[in-house]
Amino acid sequence: VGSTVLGYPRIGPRRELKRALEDYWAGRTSLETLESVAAELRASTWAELAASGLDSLPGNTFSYYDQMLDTAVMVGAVPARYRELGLSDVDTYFAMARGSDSVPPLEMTKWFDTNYHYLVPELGPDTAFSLADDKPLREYREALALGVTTRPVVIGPVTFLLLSKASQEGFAPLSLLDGLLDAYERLLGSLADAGVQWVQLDEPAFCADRSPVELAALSAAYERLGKLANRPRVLVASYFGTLGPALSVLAESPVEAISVDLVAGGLDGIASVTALQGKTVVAGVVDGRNVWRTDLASALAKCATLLGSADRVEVSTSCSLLHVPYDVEAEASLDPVVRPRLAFARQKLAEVVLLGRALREGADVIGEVPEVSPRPRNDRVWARLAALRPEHSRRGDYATRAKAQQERLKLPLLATTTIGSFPQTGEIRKARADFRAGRLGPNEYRRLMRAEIERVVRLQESIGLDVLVHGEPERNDMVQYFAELLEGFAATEFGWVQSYGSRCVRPPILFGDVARPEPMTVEWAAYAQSRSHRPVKGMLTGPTTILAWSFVRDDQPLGVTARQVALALRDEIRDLEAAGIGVVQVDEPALRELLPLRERDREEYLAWAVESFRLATAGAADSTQIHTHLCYSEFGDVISAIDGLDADVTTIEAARSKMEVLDDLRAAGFGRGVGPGVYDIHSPRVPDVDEVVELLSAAVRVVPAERLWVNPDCGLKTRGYAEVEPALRNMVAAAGEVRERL
Ligand code: THG
Ligand code: ZN
Repeated sequence: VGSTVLGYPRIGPRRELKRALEDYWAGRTSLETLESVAAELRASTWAELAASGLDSLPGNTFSYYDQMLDTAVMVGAVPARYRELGLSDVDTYFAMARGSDSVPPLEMTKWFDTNYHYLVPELGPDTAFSLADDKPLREYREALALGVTTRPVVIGPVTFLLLSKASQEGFAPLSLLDGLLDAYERLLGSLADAGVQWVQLDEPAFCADRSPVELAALSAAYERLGKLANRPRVLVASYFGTLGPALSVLAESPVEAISVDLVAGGLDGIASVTALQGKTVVAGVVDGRNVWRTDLASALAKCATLLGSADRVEVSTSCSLLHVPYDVEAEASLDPVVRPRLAFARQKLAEVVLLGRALREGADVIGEVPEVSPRPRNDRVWARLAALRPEHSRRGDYATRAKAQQERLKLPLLATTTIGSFPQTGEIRKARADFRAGRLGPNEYRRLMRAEIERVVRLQESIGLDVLVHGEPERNDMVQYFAELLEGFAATEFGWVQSYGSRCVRPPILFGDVARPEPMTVEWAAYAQSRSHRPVKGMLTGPTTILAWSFVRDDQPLGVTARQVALALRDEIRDLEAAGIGVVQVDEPALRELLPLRERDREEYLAWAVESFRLATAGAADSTQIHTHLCYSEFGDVISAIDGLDADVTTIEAARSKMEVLDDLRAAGFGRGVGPGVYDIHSPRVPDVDEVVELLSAAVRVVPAERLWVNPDCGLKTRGYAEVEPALRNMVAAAGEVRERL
């Protein structure tokens, strides 16, 4: 019996790494400064892990940007366009992560169903793997020199290939397995030579559905690595779900240990895998993805059950702690109802250690669990939920709505709009910060925000956009903003979680019944509408996205929580309508993100995700046009759910995929308004008129012009006006040209 965790946050308790990286990138500091901040962070992480009392500590959990990128560099998978820049190793690495003046970065995508994003390695027939970098070994030695023995954590070879993309069509990255295993063989040999006892190879890809060919690759990989004479003992880590058939594959391989996620998955089937008898099972019973204190008795019971099935049980987290903040103790002003329920990374270390002791010495060591006061209950919310009927989630038929909306809005063919946010200038951020800190009074704050809204409205009119937005200067983040105004959420001060590279989010904590004490967006939208005769779109974030980007209560099904959020949004839409707003956008960019990894769980998820959106929007009048916006994803898997949202207009990321999404939508029978993004806002490049004309000309062949909208790919808040203004002018000019020709 022992205790460990699968990984640890690395951005720093005060986001020290973020600052150091951004200073280095901006040329404000030297590489030496960045390296010394990084070394200090690693040292303090090791010291903290060692002091916690864990029996086995993860190593190589640090990264300058991303663990997939580290692995790509380690095995020499650096595409020629980055090598040819002639930069130093570290700057080549950052060029892959962030691009350079002449080359775009690697593609970035979601890490399974989390809000973390990894860089997607590009592999092709000419990829030649080698052991090009020894980061896992370097960090092992660095820790050892500080007196700390670690278990290097590396992405497993099969997951690495499955998450990579082919650099040319028709190529299968999995065909590179043999060459990749040569590199892993050398890695394991060099670790063994340095005295490393254990290595952790992460294979989370096997918590999703996998084909027989992929399972065979897993088997081949661990047969081969397992049989090496010169290697550390191997822990294959799985997380974010159950291993399913991959569990037997691993159990029958020569690896010494397997980790199972007992938070996302259950114990089902584990006992029947007799081949586990000779192995260590690392029991992920402490939730690595959420912030609640562990129910120690039930976690202990799971570990005890496993004792019968395995040679040895090690208590652990369900996944790396990368996905939770550092320390509850850092929070000075947390809601006292919430605080005693919380465990962040540091508190989870203590839970794992305590469970390890309890498993060895008996449940008594757990002692008295402090009482927590019951969650406050909002009876009004429950009464409303109980009174819901199917008709609350159904609008009238689309043809009738479309007619009523056209009579009201009188929009041209190929109507133009934006997704919602406009650039967040330094002055806007400063005004928000000053208001929060009390340096700016409410009246002065309102005056500054109104001035900004007025400016953005004037700009949009001068550009000639058809449906305007207020620009969202008052919002920090599209989820945090609403969480701060809704009952049932708590906010943290330092609860940052890495989203990608140096960028973090601070997810709100949804702990209680959700209710809306007062309107959240009406004042700003109504002010914008008062400044223009063109329609202004109200902007809301949908229930699924609010859940996906928060830490959510785990005492009731997500679908129930989603319905509570939906009711609050429904009331907001009613108030927007009453204030004269005729177009309301309810964003669901995270619809795809929460899609379960296993097919068998998807239907249930999509049912509540779609239902909660409809509950939020179906109170709207026929003449109110409901928009939604989706981004960050491949939509193939959720196309019919997008149709099910029943939005009048769906704006969707499409520029990077050259509008392929339109074919998918047509194939799914999608028959309402659609606005495929006509340019990529993630790059500073300004599209010229001709390229937008070309995209639109292709689009009108698939979507009738009355239903086709013209808009950028996503919100504009991360861009500057220097790009936004010419880009939107070109977009509007292109729409005009294509409209003329119709
Ligand atoms: N909000 C939330 N989650 C998200 C996004 C979001 N997940 C997916 C996607 N968008 C991730 N993208 C980003 C983009 C930028 C930043 C974070 C995630 C970012 N963060 C600031 C930083 O790290 O400096 C901090 C922001 C702040 O001060 O509040 O720039 O839009 N929830
Ligand atoms: Zn978007």
